[in-house]
Amino acid sequence: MIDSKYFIELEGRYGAHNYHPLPVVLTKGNGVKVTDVEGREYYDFLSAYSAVNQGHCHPKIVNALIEQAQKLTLTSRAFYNDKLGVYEKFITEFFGYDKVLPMNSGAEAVETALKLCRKWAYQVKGTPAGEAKIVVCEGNFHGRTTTIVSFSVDPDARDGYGPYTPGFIVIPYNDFAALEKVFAENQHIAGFLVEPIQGEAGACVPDDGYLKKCYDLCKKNNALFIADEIQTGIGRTGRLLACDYENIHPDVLILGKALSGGTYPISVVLSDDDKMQVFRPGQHGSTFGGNPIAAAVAIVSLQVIIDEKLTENAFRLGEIFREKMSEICKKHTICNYVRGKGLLNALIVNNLKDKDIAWEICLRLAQNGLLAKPTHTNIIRFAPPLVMTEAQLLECLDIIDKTLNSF
Ligand code: IF1
Repeated sequence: MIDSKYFIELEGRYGAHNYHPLPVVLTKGNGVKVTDVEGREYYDFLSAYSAVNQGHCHPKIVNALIEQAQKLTLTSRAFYNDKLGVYEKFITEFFGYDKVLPMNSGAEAVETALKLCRKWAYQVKGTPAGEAKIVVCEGNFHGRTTTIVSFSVDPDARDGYGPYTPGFIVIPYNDFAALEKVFAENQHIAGFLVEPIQGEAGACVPDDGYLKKCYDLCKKNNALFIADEIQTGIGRTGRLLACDYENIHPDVLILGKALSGGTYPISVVLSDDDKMQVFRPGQHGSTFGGNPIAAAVAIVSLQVIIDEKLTENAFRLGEIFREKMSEICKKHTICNYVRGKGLLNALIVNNLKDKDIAWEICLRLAQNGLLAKPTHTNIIRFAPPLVMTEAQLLECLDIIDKTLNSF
């Protein structure tokens, strides 16, 4: 019989076991809802880790994908095409930068930003070859390449993948004094790579002013402030960029995920001429980076964010969500507190008797029609598509409340 069990067994038999999904087999997505192979509907409260900000299968984005796919899908960068330059102009003006370097996955864009930062240090700042250091934070998640996991502090992400790439200094997140100390003790700090809100760590929001102080300190020390907004960007936190809350304009901005509304792998690095000019022909690239489909899809995906006022919606619904969730938390001993900004939130639960209570809560949420996933054994991320209505959000809050009542 072709049912959920059948598909789960297929993946178990033929797929690497590098994930542990919830036992839900999806076959359709539309807006804030997804449907499993048995026809059950769910509110999606993960949004594919903030890739589906515009809602599943947004018609305008899907149509842009289909239209371009029937015309020209890929030229490589060996030739020009009539889509890339138009996209580059659109996205650099959209975010206020001179130049963009288009890639595909988030990790590729992070790697690009690291290479940019190092090369800028050697060619522009005058750092001695091989001496550039980049500062990152504990609790970071920037992707899964060997260099990126070299500066992860998560054993699952990092262990067993050595030898590790050198040149990174790890400091506590949300600890400005720690960054000051690093600059005081190290000569060749080239940049500071930071998530404005740490997603994987469970929507960790730093103190007000932390990012601005770090940004100013980088400026003072001629080091690049590199913002990884792959998860927090494109309206998710209630501003176009999470950095907008502190009115800082990162020297290097990294975006991914919702650049395509979840329809296609698209990422970018944005920066200004004095940084981006370090890349000369043949010194970086990617077969699919900036391909015509990505170009067409990204323009429409960003336009949807503006036309449908999704950033404003995320801000308003986020306020409602955290306020109602705080009330719900007071009623349930297993709830500790909720945190986040816009529609990037997380519920911190109390681990009763060390059970993996977050997983159990997510299993029961699924039975009640809402999909969410723990980021850690005691943290559940709540991040619905930004197209959610207030009525749908209130219905989801009822589902969460009802589910917590069952513990
Ligand atoms: C997985 C986490 C989230 C990201 C930030 C770069 C990347 C990501 C801030 C890399 C990707 C995804 C990856 C996915 C699960 C998910 C995730 F749990 F892994 F950490 F969202 F929090 N910077 N995050 O969040 O982008 O190469 O994946 O396109 O690997 O399990 P990517």
